[in-house]
Amino acid sequence: MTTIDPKLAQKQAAAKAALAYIEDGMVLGVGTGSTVNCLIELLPQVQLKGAVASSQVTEDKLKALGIEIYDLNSVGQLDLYIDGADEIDGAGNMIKGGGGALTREKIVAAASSQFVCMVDDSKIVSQLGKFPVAIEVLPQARSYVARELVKMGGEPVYREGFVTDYGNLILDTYELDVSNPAKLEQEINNIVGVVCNGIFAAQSASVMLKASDAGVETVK
Ligand code: ABF
Repeated sequence: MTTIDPKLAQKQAAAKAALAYIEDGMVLGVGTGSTVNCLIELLPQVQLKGAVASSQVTEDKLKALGIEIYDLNSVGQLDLYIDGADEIDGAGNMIKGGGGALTREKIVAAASSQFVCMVDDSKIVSQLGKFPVAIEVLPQARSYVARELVKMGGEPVYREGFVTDYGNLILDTYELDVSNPAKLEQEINNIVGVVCNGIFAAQSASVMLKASDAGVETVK
């Protein structure tokens, strides 16, 4: 049975708007997820030198289109990273990682001068935190990190049967107070055994492309 994504048209509109940020000859940082998949379908319309992928899934899709894949270590600073989000607030802080690719996404975002985030209207929130914060942990540290998250008021849930591209585990953590995203991002990173967390405040979006049924609004 095929399920129809009710936000597909908005995702496609946001992806189309994102094309305007891509310049000929660029090596583009490409995110992960269903919104990014709409962008990938459009990439044959632009003249990329190549791409740095934020996940194996994205890498496979880009390769299938004949787009050259670069290792991030071989290209230096990227001009542009385009990705989606699970939640985004008015300041461009995001929760990402529902797809489990948060670490690679954050690395490519950190190495990019501009982050263009494409979202449909279901992702826009006044305060982050309803969507669980995905936390990538080293396998041996899973229980320890979970106990530390409970002390912070969180309710971590082990994402069973899922292993990240780096061979690590994910704790989807509910009930955290994300009223200060930058502070919480750092506090979680300080727990020994945490590889990365899904709060993107240090790597917030420079440009938000917010799609609704009325069109796409650009917020900088
Ligand atoms: C990725 O895309 C993730 O960080 C985030 O979880 C997801 C959003 O996915 P979708 O576009 O499918 O809603 O970048």
